[in-house]
Amino acid sequence: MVCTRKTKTLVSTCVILSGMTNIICLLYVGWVTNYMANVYVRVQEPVPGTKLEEDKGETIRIIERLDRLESVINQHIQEAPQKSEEDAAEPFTDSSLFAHWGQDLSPENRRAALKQFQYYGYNAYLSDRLPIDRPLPDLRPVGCKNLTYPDDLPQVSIVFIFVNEAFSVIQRSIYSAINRTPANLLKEIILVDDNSNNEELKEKLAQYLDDFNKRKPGFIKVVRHNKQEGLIRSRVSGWRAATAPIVALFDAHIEFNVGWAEPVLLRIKEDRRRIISPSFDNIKYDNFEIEEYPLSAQGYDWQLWCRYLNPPKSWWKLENRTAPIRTPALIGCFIVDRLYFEEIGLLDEGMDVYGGENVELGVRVWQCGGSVEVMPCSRIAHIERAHKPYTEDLALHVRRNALRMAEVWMDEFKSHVYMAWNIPQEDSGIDIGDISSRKALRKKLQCKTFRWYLVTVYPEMRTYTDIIAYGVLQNSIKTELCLDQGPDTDNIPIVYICHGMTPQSVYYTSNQQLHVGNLNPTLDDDDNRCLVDVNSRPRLIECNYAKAKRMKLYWDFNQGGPIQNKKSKRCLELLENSDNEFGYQLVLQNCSGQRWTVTNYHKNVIITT
Ligand SMILES: *[C@@H]1O[C@H](CO)[C@@H](O)[C@H](O)[C@H]1NC(C)=O
Ligand SMILES: *[C@@H]1O[C@H](CO)[C@@H](O)[C@H](O)[C@H]1NC(C)=O
Ligand SMILES: *[C@@H]1O[C@H](CO)[C@@H](O)[C@H](O)[C@H]1NC(C)=O
Ligand SMILES: [Mn+2]
Repeated sequence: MVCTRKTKTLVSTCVILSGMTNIICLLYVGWVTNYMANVYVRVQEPVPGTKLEEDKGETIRIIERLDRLESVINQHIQEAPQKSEEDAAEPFTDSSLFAHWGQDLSPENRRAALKQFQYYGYNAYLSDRLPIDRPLPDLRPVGCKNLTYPDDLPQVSIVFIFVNEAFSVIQRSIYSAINRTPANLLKEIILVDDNSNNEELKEKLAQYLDDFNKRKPGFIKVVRHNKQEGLIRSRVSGWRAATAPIVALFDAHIEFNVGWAEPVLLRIKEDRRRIISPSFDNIKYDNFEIEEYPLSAQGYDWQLWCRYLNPPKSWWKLENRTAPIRTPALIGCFIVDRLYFEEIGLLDEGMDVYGGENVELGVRVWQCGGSVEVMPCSRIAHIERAHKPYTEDLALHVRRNALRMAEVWMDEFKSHVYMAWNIPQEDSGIDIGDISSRKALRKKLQCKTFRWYLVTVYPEMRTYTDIIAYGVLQNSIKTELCLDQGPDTDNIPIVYICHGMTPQSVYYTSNQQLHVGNLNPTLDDDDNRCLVDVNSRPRLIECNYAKAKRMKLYWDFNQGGPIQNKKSKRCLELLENSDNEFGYQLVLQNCSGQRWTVTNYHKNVIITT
């Protein structure tokens, strides 16, 4: 689970980067660094007119976002290219593991720690040396301690899924579950091993369970997959083995905080159609310190990557930090009534490996009569790994899963998912598998429309109903170059080798604006940037600002034709310039007949609202 707050550009870029060549990764390092500098400067300016509480939350949020960006960057840019383990001759490399930890280790120990880090994606070397039952700071908001709960709460089965997890990390998850869940409420623990291949886990875990179950027979159960099924089907396997009325589905690299269970169990007892997520804090992957995260709802962008959201206004108005937070979707760990989960259709087991299932579940529950909430008084700390154990190209799975979700649940809004992934809406060439049973499920449950869901549950989501073309823009005189937003530190678009990642995404609207870069998914985000003719130079300016200032932001463009400003009549063209990296400069000049091609062009407006 890697979730972003507000700014998505970087993260989705980085995620996709993991599947790209190192060269492009490295080219982006500078941009990424600049980007962060840029964001940081903006943080300094107070935002007038927002309430104090929200303001404070926002500041924490942004600072935290910077931290998170940092770890994401480390993840994809530093770690991924450094795959060769024989690099271990050089244990003092700039691995992010040693940025805040381990300076005083001996070279041998560094080498050992680095090796484990590369395998697990977190500091397993340190984990092995920390107490299994360490205390956690109580990060619950004020008021949680004063709440009281009835004695007859339902019991819960806790499911931990894992693949190639460090044994000490699993142990700590188990101990925190046992120590911080009232004994009468915890029926059992179920471990789902998604075909791990680390030997340590096999023997040690078996021995450990033997010992444990001698004292408490059947309390810890194990489900082993004999081939890797991925996170989605692992959760369902765990659910199948569970017997308590409530099931909690978690990763095996978490630590429960005190009092996590009662608020959740009460909410579900009151209404079994509620699916609940705890609030997340971070366990830093390098030094295992707990980092407090602000209270958030859990949303997603149009590619269906998860992202944290500011809680809705209605929640702030309550001025009750312990009240449940309405959330459009889930990050991935959740607690659910066992039988309701089945009635509502479990998870989409036709999805592969990772990603999108959490969004699908959230949307499905809402559309089909249930609700989804984050409980502020229920907190868990979760290790955000520096890299994931599923080593294949995650983005491909997420994309496929997102399309399944879009086709079943999103009605006319599914176009947004295709646009966000920059794939054609007809004949995409992507095999999403059979979705007939999911469609039948939707029919059977008589679920509401996605439009209802957007209006009622996810009003923060921006919709784009007027986009007639999207993809990358290539120029006829040099087709390997694409229009690109350029460094985030300025507003000067450039041409760059085509790589198709978000900085090269363009969206041309029916009212003739040309958006460049990430299409911002929620209203919390900054505005999109539009191509504008500023004194005969191409610039990227926030669209609403440019419109308000009556700048030259409208362009004539048809597939395979020139891009010509409606007011200045100048054309967006390439000019040979040997000083430039790729031999060309992006200019506005008298139209010379250069032609542009965008990946996907629809004559008709996609949908209308
Ligand atoms: C919580 O309980 C304590 C002790 O009973 C009391 O002093 C405090 O005012 C209560 N706080 C709230 C927010 O109700
Ligand atoms: C705050 O929310 C909690 C949890 O829903 C509820 O039990 C409590 O009564 C609320 N407090 C106030 C003052 O409304
Ligand atoms: C561009 O076109 C305008 C109007 O046709 C003309 O006056 C001007 O000289 C041209 N500029 C260049 C640099 O060719
Ligand atoms: Mn996780």
